[in-house]
Amino acid sequence: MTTPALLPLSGRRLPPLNLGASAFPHHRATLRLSEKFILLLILSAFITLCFGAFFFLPDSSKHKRFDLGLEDVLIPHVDTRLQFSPLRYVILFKIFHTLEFAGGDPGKIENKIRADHEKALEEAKEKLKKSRDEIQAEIQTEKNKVVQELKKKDSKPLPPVPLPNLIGINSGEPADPDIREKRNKIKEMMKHAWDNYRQYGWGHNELKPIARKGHSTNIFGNSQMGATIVDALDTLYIMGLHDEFREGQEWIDKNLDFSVNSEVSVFEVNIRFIGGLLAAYYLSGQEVFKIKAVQLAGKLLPAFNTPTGIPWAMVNLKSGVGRNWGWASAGSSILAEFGTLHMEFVHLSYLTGDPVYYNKVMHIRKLLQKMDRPNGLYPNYLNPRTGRWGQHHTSVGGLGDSFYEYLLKAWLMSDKMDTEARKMYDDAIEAIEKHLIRKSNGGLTFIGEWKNGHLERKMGHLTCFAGGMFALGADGSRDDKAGHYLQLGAEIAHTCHESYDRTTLKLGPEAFKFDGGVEAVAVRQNEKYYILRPEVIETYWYMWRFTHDPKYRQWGWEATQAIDKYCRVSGGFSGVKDVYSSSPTYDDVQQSFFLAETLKYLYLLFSSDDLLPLDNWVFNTEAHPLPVLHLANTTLSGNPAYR
Ligand code: DMJ
Repeated sequence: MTTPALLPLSGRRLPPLNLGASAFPHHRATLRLSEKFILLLILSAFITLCFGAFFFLPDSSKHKRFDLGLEDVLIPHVDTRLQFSPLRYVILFKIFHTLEFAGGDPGKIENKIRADHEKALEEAKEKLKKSRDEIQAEIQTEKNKVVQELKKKDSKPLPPVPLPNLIGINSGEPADPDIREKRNKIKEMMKHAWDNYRQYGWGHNELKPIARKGHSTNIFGNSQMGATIVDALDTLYIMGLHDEFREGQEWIDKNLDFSVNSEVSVFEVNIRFIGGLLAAYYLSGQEVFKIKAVQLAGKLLPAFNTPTGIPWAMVNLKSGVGRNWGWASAGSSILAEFGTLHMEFVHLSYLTGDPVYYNKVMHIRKLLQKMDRPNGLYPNYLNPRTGRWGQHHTSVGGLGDSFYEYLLKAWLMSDKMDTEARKMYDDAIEAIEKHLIRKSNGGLTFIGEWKNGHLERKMGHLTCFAGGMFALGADGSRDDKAGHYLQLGAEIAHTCHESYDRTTLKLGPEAFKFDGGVEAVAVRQNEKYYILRPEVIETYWYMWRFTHDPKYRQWGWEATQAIDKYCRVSGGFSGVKDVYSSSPTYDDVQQSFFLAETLKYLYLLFSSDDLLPLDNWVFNTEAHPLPVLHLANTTLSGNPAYR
């Protein structure tokens, strides 16, 4: 296609094109007719190319590599017919700009170029008259303007969406006075942990309760992002500690800033910060939490810029540069890290109407589905450059754990509509049962680890969460094996309780063996520590909700007393280095997950079931409750965000 208006069809002689003689006195650029003709030909070819590209290039919005078909259900406010294609926009803009510029009188073109040059020259002359300080001040003002603009853009209000059913977010007061008293004790422990963090570690990520100062680990980079505040918010809320909740909210509103030059763990930031902020938003309805969650998610997105779309483990929040942990199988990403984003990312798409988050996690899922799995098991390592598995190590504990948890929870969170996730969970659990779950000589069911074709008969404290997961997934299991999975959950709870009961402090070690006459006991010195982890108590709570067997409250109370006796110090709570020693030393860290998870699960264990009922809420892996998206029951068509 040609654009006749641009060709000298009439043979009209164009006046010589002067490219700003005053600016270039030695290069009087008077073009001859043949040169002008060539110039116009090039211009017309460019426009033809642009039109061709506009009509024949595929629309990038149709280039979604995968389509689960759940988008309409989970993100009802994304109208695919109206989806914006940046490529089309850029091409259109170029065409119109060129037409506007070249389609007019060449004399006008000449004048415009001259005027532009003169203006630039004037500005340069003005600048040269100014002192160095004046110029610097001007640069600073410009910089400030840009920062202000960016801030304004960042805090744009988000489109309203109908809130899901937020049932049972208060009270849960138990009728039994003895249970009430225990619950109050747990609340008091929360207050002790919070008050000391407030006093000695405020704004830091965590607290050193003995040194009485702030603490941080490399998962948060060198940032001071108040991890404990964000992680603790929802626990404070459900415990009715509203003044403390407001203090946290105020700090977040005024100080939580993600434009920091800090390299953080994508997984940890997702589960603790995004999960924590989203839960705080749903519970309290305070917009600030939603806005911060969305801002932070934007900072994590560059981590997905890898050849496969499997994210890096770490990302620099400022530069967006990502990389993997040096120790992870030849530069691999880790299953439990890139596989534990789904819940939060689906909620982000739901709340913003932007499918970008949903597409990222669905891409990961589809890629995993296409891969061969040795013995049906998912190895813990996957190379984000090649898309190949790293070392064949499979675990339901560290490095693998929450990937399986999120398959099940994706199904639950979608009101059981995401049957693809349920199938992946069922397949994975069947392979795990076949290859990793065994009974010890003493009759304890345990989950071992698969390392290059060999079963290591060792179970981690982290693995103990699986008891709760099996119970949670019992309903809806394949071949109606609900009874079987509930029983499996009970057996894992029992084994993990034994790992606590066989220690001096009645607190569980980091890892325990079932080998050479040893049962549920740590063997190596560096596996004897307890760092205030929640997984065993988490399983007690799920088992309690599904069975109401009083032994789970009994076991939970034993753990509460042990924590209060051996981990409590005047400056908060600390982990201990050896649970088999009667005079343990402290590790001097009050982990943020102690407030987010351990104390929350204990509190729920001693609350009535109407507090955060499991039909309406799904807990992320950091114990942050996110509502089930009962989209079928909401009045979507009436909401302006959808039109
Ligand atoms: C928590 O941060 C999360 O539960 C995570 O999934 C693994 N473990 C820690 C606490 O032990």
